[in-house]
Amino acid sequence: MKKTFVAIGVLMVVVVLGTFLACSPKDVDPPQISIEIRATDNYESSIDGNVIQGVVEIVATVTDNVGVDTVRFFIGDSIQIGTHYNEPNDTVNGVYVYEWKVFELVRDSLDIGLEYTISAKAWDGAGNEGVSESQTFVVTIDNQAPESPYMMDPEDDDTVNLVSTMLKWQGSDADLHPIQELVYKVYFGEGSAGNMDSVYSTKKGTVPDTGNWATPLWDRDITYLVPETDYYWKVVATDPYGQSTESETYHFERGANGIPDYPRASTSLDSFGAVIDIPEDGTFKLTWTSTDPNGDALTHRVYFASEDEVDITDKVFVYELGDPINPVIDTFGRSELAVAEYTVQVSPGVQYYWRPISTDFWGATPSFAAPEDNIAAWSFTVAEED
Ligand SMILES: [Ca+2]
Ligand SMILES: [Ca+2]
Ligand SMILES: [Ca+2]
Repeated sequence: MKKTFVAIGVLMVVVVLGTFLACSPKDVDPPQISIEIRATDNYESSIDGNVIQGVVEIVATVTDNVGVDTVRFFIGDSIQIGTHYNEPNDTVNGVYVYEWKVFELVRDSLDIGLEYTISAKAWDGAGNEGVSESQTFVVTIDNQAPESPYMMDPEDDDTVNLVSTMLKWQGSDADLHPIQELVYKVYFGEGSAGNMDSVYSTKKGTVPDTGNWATPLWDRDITYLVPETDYYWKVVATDPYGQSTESETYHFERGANGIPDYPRASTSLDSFGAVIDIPEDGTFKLTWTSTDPNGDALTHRVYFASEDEVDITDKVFVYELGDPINPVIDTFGRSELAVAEYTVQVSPGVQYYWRPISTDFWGATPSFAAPEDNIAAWSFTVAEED
């Protein structure tokens, strides 16, 4: 009897174990996963057949005989997009959703019309992998041409009284998702609107954004604005998709040339009677400041004479002091000083008369031919020797 009980006991253990194993077979069934794409209410989201733009959603529906552990989304064969999911993030519908910002794929014109193949994969707790069918989409964008550049400065038909000016404009583009870089091309010329050349090109990464170009950057021999001359300019804005919009053509004129101001001595030597100490080396540097209302480049003549060389009556006028001495040849080929200083020889106890005269790039100089415009010379005296 004992043996019989042992045999039955062993049998029962085998049956129970076998039943247990039969009720818990290893999970070998992968999750079933399918994807679809749907539009959102985000900016410019649209789906037209397989052509998509803006922000769309990839929706994965997943089932498994035991339970879903992980879901991931992919572009191409292996590039994972977004995070992984352990639970449906659309709890209402029990599905997994990846928000796909396809506009971020469309960064420049080369990206328009590119195809992207997407898929999703799901794993169950036993590591079985389910793969969805792939779907291929063409990413596009609704592109609008840039706005006509807003011309800021100088205003149309303005008169510019300076040797140079800065052209300023502002460009913008209605497409902001993503923000598009604009290329500005500046056209500039003198005389007539038909005489404009492309003088500058720049790329701006943010819009709206201002651009500028300074006329001294003009690539030609004389970059100065010429008095009483008309100038024309316009700006063409081009977005990354090659769509361009031109500004209006603006005009400005450089006004009549203004003559340089009368120079001022840098010391008190622009009055009569100043007395200076005897210089050790017998020389004295005359310095003066000079300005032009238009900012034109200036050259200078300096007139200088000792008391023995001039006929002093009531006043001494520069035109009586003779030609400039020791002229230098300036960069424009004129025999005038390019710097506002000049060194002279002086002797103790002697009074000297001097006066600088400045001339602008266009030859304008303060008049001293007419008596009412005469400029009194300045004077200084070197101290007597002890
Ligand atoms: Ca399974
Ligand atoms: Ca655009
Ligand atoms: Ca001037």
